[in-house]
Amino acid sequence: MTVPSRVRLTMAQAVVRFLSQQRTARDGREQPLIAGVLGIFGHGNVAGIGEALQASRTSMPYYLARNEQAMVHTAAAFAKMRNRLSTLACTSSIGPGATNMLTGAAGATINRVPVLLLPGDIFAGRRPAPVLQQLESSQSQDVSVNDCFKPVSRYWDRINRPEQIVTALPEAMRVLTSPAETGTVTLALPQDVQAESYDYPAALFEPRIWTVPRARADQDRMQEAARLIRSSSRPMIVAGGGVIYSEATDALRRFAEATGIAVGETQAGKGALPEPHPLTLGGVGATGTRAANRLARDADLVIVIGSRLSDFTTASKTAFQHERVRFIAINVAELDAGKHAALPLVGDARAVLEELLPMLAGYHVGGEYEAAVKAAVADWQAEVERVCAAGLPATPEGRSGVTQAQIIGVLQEGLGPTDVIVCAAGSLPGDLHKLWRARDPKGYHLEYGYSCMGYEIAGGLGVKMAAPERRVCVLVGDGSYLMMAQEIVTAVQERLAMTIVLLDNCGFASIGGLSEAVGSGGFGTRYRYRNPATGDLDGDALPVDLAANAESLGARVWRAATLASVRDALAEARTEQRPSVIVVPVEREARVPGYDSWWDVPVAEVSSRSEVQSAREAYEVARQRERDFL
Ligand SMILES: Cc1ncc(C[n+]2csc(CCOP(=O)(O)OP(=O)(O)O)c2C)c(N)n1
Ligand SMILES: [Mg+2]
Repeated sequence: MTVPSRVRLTMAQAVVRFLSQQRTARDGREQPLIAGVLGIFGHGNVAGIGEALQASRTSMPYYLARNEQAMVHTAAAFAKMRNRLSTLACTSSIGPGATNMLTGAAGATINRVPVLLLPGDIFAGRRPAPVLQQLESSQSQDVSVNDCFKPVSRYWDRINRPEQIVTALPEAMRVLTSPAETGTVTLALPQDVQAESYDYPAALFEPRIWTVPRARADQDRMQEAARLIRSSSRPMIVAGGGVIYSEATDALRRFAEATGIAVGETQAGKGALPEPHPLTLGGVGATGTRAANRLARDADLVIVIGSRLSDFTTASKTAFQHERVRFIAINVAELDAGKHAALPLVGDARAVLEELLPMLAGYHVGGEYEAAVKAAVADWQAEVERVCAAGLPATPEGRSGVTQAQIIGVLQEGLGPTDVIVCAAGSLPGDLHKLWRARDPKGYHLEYGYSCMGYEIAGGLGVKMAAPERRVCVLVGDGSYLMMAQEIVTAVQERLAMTIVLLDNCGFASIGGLSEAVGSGGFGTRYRYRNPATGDLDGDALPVDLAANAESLGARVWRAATLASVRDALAEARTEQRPSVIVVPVEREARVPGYDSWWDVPVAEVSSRSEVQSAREAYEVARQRERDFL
């Protein structure tokens, strides 16, 4: 009997060495599963993972981030840009460094993108307990702040003995590379165990390729789907992020062209059928286009591909009003495939579309439907042009007159088809979902599962790291910028260029507008001095200089108050080798309208304010359109 060879390493060294050997493969194309490690060191990881990363820095690059939450956003954006086939790991210290990652962890899991988190943890040996930053529990010593990661992780483990990684690491990789299960994977690494050595089996460090499968759906269900499509008269496709992750965009185009079925897109799915295309209806749902929302309203069959069907996509279950509407859902995850009582086609978007199309030979939508789609698309194009052209008159009190929609129009002209726009929270995502024409499947990067303020710049960094050949343009509101701008410094450090367009409307246009809609008049959403006369935040503008702030972080900065100066800055920023920030004051109240849609935000049932009372009345009427799909 031969004795398997062993290698003596610390647990941390073994983790890093193992990660450097993992690759993914799909359609015969390979890439590293873990392309690098982002981190911030503290006493909980500097001697373990820190030492291991230093030793392995040629095989596993290390990037120093500025905030742990941000580094998880960076990793998630990287993974999203790489269609979930490659990601970055994140190492943190124990305590606050670890819990700072919670928000990013939730975001990645909700968006179904893989990230690997390696928070340090308190001593497994417990001898010096309680250590600095330790959460103590009177019930159990088997609890640390890292237990908070359990609900937001798809796989969670704590490595209390060095040999546990021999089974934990392969399981972690399985989840990261599973199209149905992927999300945040957390391996909590106690500080003492990281530094402990063990004779690991050498086989653990052999190169491994994780094949990402293209699962095929059940044949009986496929037949049933073909029957449903053939008997529909007003079908519609809702394309989600799964279409893009599966690289099914060509298959979708062939499917749509052969059948004549028009395509609405979710936030994650925008670009699934790149524009211009006569069957692209644009965004669907609460922030959808008039074209998509009218088609959705009357659809008798909705073919959902790779979507979670969130309330934004379904307009809180009011988007589909046909009395007998049915759903077919193509999805790798059973959870999603079964939503809305859909006929579930559990499988990979591309594989299923390719198999379904021949089963529909000879089928095509009718002439009336075609004419309706054509008219809706033309009507919508005209509306986009109208909205993007409409400015407001500038006033002597310093109003810029520039609207957010105009800036979107300028960016649409100024950016190339394969440039990537990145956004996450505020009023921009909705406006972009309506107005942006995505000309490339990877050109529209919206984090709208968690819509996390602060994702934008950190995410832009991840996109740039994943696709250095592309120009990255981050769109960010002043609120989001103030929450998390510090990764500009990381971009400076790594000499990564990106153009950040910062739209300053002195607070929250989005939630301010929502507050107006629920009868609260924008209460508490303005970045203005507290006014002694009213006691509210409706005093003078604050003396905050966001441009100076960005400049101080090392970015090249333009203050652009007119459309012409935004155009010029955009052109100049194209050749910059470092992060660029174009600060544009925009009108808070110049909002892009909603188009035949709604979002369920419950209004106070009792209130002394008459505005709230009437908003409640309108809410109760609107809610009646909400449907159960059983
Ligand atoms: C981390 C986080 N906190 C709070 C929210 C709720 N929220 C959504 S949009 C928004 C305001 C965003 O302000 P800004 O970035 O200036 O964009 P604007 O609304 O002005 O377009 C808030 C507070 C959120 N999405 N994320
Ligand atoms: Mg704002």
